[in-house]
Amino acid sequence: MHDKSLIKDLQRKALKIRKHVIESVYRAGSGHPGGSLSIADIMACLYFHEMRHNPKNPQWEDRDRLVLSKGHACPALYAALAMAGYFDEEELKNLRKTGHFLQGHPCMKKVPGVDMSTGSLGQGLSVGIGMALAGKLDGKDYRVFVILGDGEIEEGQIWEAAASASHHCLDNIIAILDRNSLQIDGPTEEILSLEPLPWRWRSFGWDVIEIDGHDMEEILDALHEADKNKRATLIIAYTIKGKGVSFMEGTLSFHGKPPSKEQYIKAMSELEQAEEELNG
Ligand SMILES: Cc1ncc(C[n+]2csc(CCOP(=O)(O)OP(=O)(O)O)c2C)c(N)n1
Repeated sequence: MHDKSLIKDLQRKALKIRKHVIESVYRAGSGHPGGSLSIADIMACLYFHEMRHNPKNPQWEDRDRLVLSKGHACPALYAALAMAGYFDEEELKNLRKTGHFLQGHPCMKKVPGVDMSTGSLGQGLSVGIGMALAGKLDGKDYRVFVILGDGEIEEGQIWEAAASASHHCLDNIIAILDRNSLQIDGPTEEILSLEPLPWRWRSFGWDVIEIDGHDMEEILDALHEADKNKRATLIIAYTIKGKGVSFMEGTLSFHGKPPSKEQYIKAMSELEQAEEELNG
């Protein structure tokens, strides 16, 4: 059991991330709300509790690293980074705008706090493994978190990376799979089935933890357990694409489409209502 005030605080942070996602994608007129909303709770737990990082020193050598391998979900990453203090929250309003640094996929050279440029799916786990291996070679105790999409892991490179993590005995890498069961073209199980997922990853030498990816207690417990594991860990977080906005939940249409003005107003009022309920 975790402290109730911590859980509430993280839930508030996740709601704020969701509001920023809707606001920034709406203002941009493009972007990926569905897969950003599904990772909001995970992002809140990572940036506001679990990760060792310092917004005043984004390049701190001993920081935990985060690779958002499903880079299209960067509106959630940008929101978390801004809220943590890496840059001004006002900048979120300039998502995807020419002349500004928050582009449609994250760039490590432009955005403070972004550890890896991503967007071309399938590559982030390999990069994360490189970082984890480098940490071992350098005698560092930082951890590497990699957030994967379930459509993304239909790509072959992911499985080569999975094999190399166990080959190199990397206990400092924690991958989190956003198992929202939808990719861009439809349900993952119809496009290229992934199940039985836990079994597949275990057979590659990983420890696997399965959780509800919207339950703060479960996310925190899983991260804690993963930290203690002596092998690479995959947390399969069962989530809902579009979580938190009724008409986006579980739908394909908001994978890569902004809300209309009416939809934006409805989405924001739903999230504000959820905030009021949380604050009692
Ligand atoms: C190599 C590559 N191929 C195709 C795309 C286009 N693309 C963007 S998002 C996406 C679907 C990803 O599905 P999933 O990983 O399940 O993401 P989520 O549903 O969580 O948003 C695709 C195919 C891409 N970004 N990179």
